[in-house]
Amino acid sequence: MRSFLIDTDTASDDAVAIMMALAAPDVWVLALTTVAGNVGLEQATSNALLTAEICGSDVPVFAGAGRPLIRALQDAHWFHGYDGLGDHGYPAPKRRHEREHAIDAIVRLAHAEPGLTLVTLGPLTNIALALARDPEIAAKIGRCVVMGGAPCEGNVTPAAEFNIWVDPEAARAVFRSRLKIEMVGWHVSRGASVLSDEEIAAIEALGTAKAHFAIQSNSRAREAYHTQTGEIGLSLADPTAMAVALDRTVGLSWSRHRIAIETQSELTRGMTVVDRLNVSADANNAEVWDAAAGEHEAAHIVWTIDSGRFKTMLKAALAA
Ligand SMILES: [Ca+2]
Repeated sequence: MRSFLIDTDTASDDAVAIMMALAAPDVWVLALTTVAGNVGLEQATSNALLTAEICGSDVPVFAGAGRPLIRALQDAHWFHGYDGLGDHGYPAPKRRHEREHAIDAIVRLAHAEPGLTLVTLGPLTNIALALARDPEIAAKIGRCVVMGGAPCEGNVTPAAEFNIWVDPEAARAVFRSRLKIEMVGWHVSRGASVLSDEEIAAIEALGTAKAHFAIQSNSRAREAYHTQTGEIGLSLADPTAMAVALDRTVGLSWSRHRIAIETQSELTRGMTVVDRLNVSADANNAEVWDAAAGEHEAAHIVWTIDSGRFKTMLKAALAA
């Protein structure tokens, strides 16, 4: 069994990603750790617990950071609804979150389960704080699959994707760490990865509680995505990252580059500046880059995914 730790600002697409992980037969989800992002921390934690409940899972849920490192939280209720789940009046979860803080849980589990896969579906605040608490965990974690970034175009500003934009200082700390990062940007959840109206109807026709919840809770996101991009259908960013975490071969084209996170400019705040031509390796540029970006490891970036396989995995997870 592979061990997963999922860090999430649980809104509607996080919920679907969590359902995929909990349904994977070869994956043991050690914990869900929550962070403020799409919604506030309390709501994210409640949504994580409710999602686990719908899956019949008693995975422990740990609450983490209630705001970005140095900025005020700007949530995404305009995209996911005020409750993050499309405002359908879902009941409160029956279970409560654990007493232990998410930061403590991340550090503890990284040591207890060396080689674990960390999947981040929200702002990187908890991960930055855990790395600050104990930098050794970077070497203990086998993979860190990050849903975040926009090497092409962003969804908050033209330069930036939400998870990175909300807490760019945390993202910078994480991308400068020795974590073995695999970045799944927002772009792979677009285009062919968008569920068409027919595909959405086919999922609803599965008739399971999970399928119903997955589609209904994303109703607001479906509308907002259309407003934002003109594309019709349901774009599920976090589930695409989860599909890559569950099966790396879902990512079709990968390359490895240094990535710097912009924190100073308001125009390009949270931009994932990808050294796609590896110009920083050139001695002429190294000094300039290092001064601006800091010395750090390269990350793996997935540029395209197998959208058909992603949808097959999604449907299988919601069918049971
Ligand atoms: Ca998320």
